[in-house]
Amino acid sequence: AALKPLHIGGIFPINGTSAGWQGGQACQPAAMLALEDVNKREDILPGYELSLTWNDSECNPGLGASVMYDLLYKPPQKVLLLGGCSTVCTTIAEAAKMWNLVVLSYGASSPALSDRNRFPTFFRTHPSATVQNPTRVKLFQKFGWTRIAILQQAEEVFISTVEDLVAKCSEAGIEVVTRQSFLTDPTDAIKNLVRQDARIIVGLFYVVAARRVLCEIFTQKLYGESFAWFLIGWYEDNWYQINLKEEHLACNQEQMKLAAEGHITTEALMWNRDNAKTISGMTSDEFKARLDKALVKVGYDVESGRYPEGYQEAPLAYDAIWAAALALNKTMRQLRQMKRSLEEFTYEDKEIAHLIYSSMNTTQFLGISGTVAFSAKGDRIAWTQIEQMVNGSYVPLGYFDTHTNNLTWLKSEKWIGGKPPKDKTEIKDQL
Ligand code: ABU
Repeated sequence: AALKPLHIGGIFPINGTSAGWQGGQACQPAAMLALEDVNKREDILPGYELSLTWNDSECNPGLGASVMYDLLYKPPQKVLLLGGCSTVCTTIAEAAKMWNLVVLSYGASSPALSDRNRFPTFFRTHPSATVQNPTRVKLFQKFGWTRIAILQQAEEVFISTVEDLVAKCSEAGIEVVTRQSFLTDPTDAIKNLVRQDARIIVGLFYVVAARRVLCEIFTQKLYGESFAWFLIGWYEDNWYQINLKEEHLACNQEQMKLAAEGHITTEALMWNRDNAKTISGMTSDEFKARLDKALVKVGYDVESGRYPEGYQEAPLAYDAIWAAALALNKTMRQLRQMKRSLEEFTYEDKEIAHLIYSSMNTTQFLGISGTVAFSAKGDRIAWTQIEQMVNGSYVPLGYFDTHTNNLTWLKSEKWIGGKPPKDKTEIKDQL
C-alpha cells in the first residue's frame, strides 16, 4: 500500500547578512540524511513516510515568523516544527502553542527557552548555554581567579546566559567586576573593560560580533600574557580568519591570530566521543564521512577544511529528526489503541498534540550527539568540552560533567607568559 506522508515543517538559518548563526548550512543536509535513514526503518512509523518542508529564516526572527506562518497556512498539515537559532526559536516557540504544535530545536542555546510557561511545547537537542557556566566557574577556581568581567552582545540568548553566570559566580564567591554589553559596536564596552582592569573576561556574542570584538581587543591591546578570554566554542575553527574584508574589519589575519591566541572556549559536547554504534547503526565517524559527502554534493569544499556554519551542530539536527520520528512512532501506537491516527492531526487537536508532547518528553536514545534525553524543561542533558587556541588551532584541554562535578583535565594548556594570568594588576606591576 502507498505510504501516508507525515509532514514536519523546518526552519533553517542559512543565508542572509544577519549577525546571528547561519548553522542551517550544515544542519539542513544533516536533517535530510536522518530523514532518509528513518524512512528506511520498517519498525519506525510503519505505513508512513516522514517528509520535511522547509525554508530559510536567515536567523532573522521577523523572517522566521513569516516562514512559520507560510508552513502553517499552506497545506499540507504539519505535525511538528523544527527550528534553529535562538532568536527565531524564541519567536516561533512562543507562537506554536496557539497551533498545538511541538517545536523541536537542533540549534538554539538560549537559556530563556527553558521557561515552560512561555514555551510550553518546546524541546531541543541543542543544550542550553547554561551548561557551560558551571564549567567556567570550575576553571576560574582551578586557576585561582576570583575576579572576572563579562562582555556580551545585547541579545536575549546572551543576557539570559549572563544572568545565570552571575548567579553561579556569586554562589562560588567570584566577583563579577563589570558586565559590559553592546548592540553592534563593541569599542566603548571594551574601553570600559580596560578601565576596570579586567583580566579574565567571558565573552558572549554571535560570530560576526566575535570578529569585531577580536579586532577591537587587538586595537586596545587586551590580549597576550596578562589576559584570559573565555569565548563560545561553537564557532567554526577558522572563524577569526574569515570575512575580514567583507565585514570591513580594520585588522588583518595576522593581527586577528595574535589577539585570538590563548583564548579558552567552552561548549557542550555535540559529537558522541566514543565510537559506539548509535540508534541509526552508524558511529560518529561513519556519520561524519556521510555528512562530508552530502556537503560536497551541495557545493561545500569540506575536503580543504572549509566547513559550512553549523557543522559542529549537525549531529544535533540529525538526532532531532530521530527524536521526532521516535516520538511520532510512540504517538502512532497510542493513537491506534484509541482508534485514532496521526494523519487526523489538525492545529485544533489538543488530544493528539498532548500525546506528541508526552512522547517527546520520554524519548531517549543513543544518537550521534550522545545520549538524547530531555529534562522537564525540554532541555538536553550534556557534558562540556574545554579547548584553547594554541598557535592558531584549537587544542582540547578537558571535559566537565556538571552532574558529577567531574573535570577530566588533559594538562595541555599553554600560557603565553608560561603561567596563567593574574585576575588583577598586582601592586608590584603598578610601581
Ligand atoms: N550553537 C549554535 C547556537 C545558536 C543560537 O543559540 O542561536
